[in-house]
Amino acid sequence: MRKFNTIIVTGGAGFIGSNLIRYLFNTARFGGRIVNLDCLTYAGNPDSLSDIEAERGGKTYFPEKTDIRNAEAVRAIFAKYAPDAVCHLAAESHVDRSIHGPRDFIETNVMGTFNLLEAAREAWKDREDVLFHHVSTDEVFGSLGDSGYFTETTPYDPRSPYSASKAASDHLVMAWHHTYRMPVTLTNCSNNYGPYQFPEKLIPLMIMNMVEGKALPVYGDGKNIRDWVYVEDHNSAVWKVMTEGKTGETYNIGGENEWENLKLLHRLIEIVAAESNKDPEALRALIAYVKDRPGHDRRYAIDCSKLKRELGWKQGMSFEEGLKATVRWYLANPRWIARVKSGEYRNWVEKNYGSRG
Ligand code: NAD
Ligand code: TDX
Repeated sequence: MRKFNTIIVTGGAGFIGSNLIRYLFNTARFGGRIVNLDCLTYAGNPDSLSDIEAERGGKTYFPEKTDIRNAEAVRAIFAKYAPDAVCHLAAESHVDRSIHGPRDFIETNVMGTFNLLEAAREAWKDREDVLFHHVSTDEVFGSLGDSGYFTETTPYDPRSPYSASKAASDHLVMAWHHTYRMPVTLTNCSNNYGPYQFPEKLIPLMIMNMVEGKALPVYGDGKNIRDWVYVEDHNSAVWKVMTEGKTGETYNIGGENEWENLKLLHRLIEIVAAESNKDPEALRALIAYVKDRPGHDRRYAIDCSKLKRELGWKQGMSFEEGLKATVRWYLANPRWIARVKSGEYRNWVEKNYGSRG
């Protein structure tokens, strides 16, 4: 079992990253230091970690407002903290945004990953007691028809600017392992859901639109299929791979939980109606079929048997309970949502992080 003293988590102010940092400290009982390297784009919200900041800020938790596109700044963080692990999540993550503006995706996801790898290579030299873990997506494998699953040996076939940029970053990470012998691990995960997800992604967007009585936009015929995994299950898998996975290997992570978008939306409507005393018929009337996403991948489905078999990981959350917990969290946290949407948290960022990075 690998042990670390100081982990740089990139993108730790985002959805998965903030849940990961909370998971590492509170559930995995990680006793070392975590540096949260994040430049706080629209998707980065330090408010998501205010509990951790209050309890551990400056002691075992160190937020650093730093842009991975800036090679010098990244090197300075390595020099300052001498990490023995990186868990790399920082990325532009929304497919629709990548269609409208692909440049940021190439600069952050490809060049940013390159900058991190180079900073790690320079700092670590030939050390074997270190690890660069890359958090990636099942979207690198392309789109499935009615049958079949993505395995670790499925050929890469990315189709959106987002997935192409993630595929490129995966290849860079594996190349640094093969060429420079850097100890790396890599995970490809399916769609995450849970608390603190920016309300541009399907599940939080639909919950928020129901709360606000806005249209529920279904792309195309609504029959695209996604595999959904609870964010804490993703993070327990990432930690398992970081501590017990074989270096140079990739592992698929999934929920084994495929849903057509429209069916998922109907289930979500029932839960929101029950949890907030709304009329489900009135919510169903909000469904609006809109123009399809260009190049919309039809189906994602993950075979995660390698992770289960080799490392003994399993999902802990049923979809029913996970969806309920997620709906309850969004209903109970209007302040977080209002700040994310109004941009008020930006002022907080300036006030609290202005002098850093
Ligand atoms: P997110 O958009 O919620 O968060 C991304 C974070 O990265 C933000 O805090 C943002 O400020 C930060 N960031 C962006 N550009 C940066 C830059 N140039 N420098 C420093 N920080 C920067 O994303 P998420 O949903 O939490 O996804 C995290 C990672 O997991 C991504 O790499 C994504 O590709 C991967 N992933 C996501 C899912 C999913 O369903 N959300 C599934 C599989 C893999
Ligand atoms: O308004 C919407 N209406 C709609 O029908 C939105 C936002 C989405 N959709 C559909 C498109 C997809 O088929 O719902 C499905 C899920 O969409 P997203 O939440 O945008 O996720 P997806 O495109 O599947 O990508 C996600 O999973 C893999 C994450 O955003 C990625 O970061 C991750 O790598």
